[in-house]
Amino acid sequence: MKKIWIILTTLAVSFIAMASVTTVSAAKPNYIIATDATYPPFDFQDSNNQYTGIDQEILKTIAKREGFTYTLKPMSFNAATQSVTSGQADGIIAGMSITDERKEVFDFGTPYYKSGIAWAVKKGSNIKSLSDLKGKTVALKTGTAGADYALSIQKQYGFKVTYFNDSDTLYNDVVNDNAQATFGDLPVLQYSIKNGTKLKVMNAKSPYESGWYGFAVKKGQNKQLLASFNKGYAAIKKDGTYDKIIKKYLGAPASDFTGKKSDNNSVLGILKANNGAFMRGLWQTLLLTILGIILASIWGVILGVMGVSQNSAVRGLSTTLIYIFRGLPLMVLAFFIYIGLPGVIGTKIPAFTA
Ligand code: ASN
Repeated sequence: MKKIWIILTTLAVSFIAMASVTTVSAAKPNYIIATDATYPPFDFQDSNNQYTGIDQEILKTIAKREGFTYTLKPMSFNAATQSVTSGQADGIIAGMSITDERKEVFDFGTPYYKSGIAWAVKKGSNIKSLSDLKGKTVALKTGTAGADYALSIQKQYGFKVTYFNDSDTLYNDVVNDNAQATFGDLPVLQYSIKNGTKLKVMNAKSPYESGWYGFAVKKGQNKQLLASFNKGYAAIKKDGTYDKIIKKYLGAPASDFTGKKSDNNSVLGILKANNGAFMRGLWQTLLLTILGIILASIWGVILGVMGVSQNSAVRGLSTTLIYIFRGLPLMVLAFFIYIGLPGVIGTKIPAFTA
């Protein structure tokens, strides 16, 4: 019995040590900023796999001026907003429209770019008006203002909807005739069309719900970050840096900024283009596996020893624990720890620890 307690205490102490290491690193003045992985000209990877675009240059310039650092987390727009609301990320810059609904959950910085919602069809399509969408399929991007707008008129025009997480796949779905139209942000659609996507915007002169993009943090939190963003933004607006950034992306010949070349879609090409992320993922998986095997062995031995104990309470505890973990889908548990728990305890839990 004594030995079991020693092992249990050692285990508990090492977990606490691990947790405190995590807390210390989370307390560094380095913000985690979520962004949309593919949203040119605002957020996208250049040919060197570096994140670039209007949002990224604004953020980088402001961070330098205001003296903060950040770790960028590119993901789908929907995941990006969720990572901010769950406290996993501190802020989001992702061509994100400021809407009344979002203001309930986010605090927005100074609006930085005027946008609006447009609808588009495949070039040469015989769809001429919204009424022609009856019975047709409209491709939407999950969690976006464009999707919300389309849903608000769906009944009136009688179309079906299908969802995607990223803009590229979504546009391709329309180009490939799987869907007949899409609703999204006008500047993003126009940029994509300028770069060769075979779509046609139907209401370029009169976009719906026109409004502004804003940098956002979770409501009531990261006030310092928001204040720094606003201060830096005012400065780059004043000294002309902002105008330069906009001109660089929207005034330059389109072919200069097509982002990653999409002509290499082979498995090998995709692996090569994402080499860094792939190797990092592989390494993390390997580490997790080894650590998992070690910790699981220790834990298993403890439960096993407890299971043959003379004491029926200890035996019962072992059986109960085994049943609980056997019945729990571990992926759900990991998501719960990573996404759900930070909201309850108020501290970020890094993916690795989760
Ligand atoms: N413009 C979209 C929205 O505000 C965001 C995005 O797709 N990156 O909902």
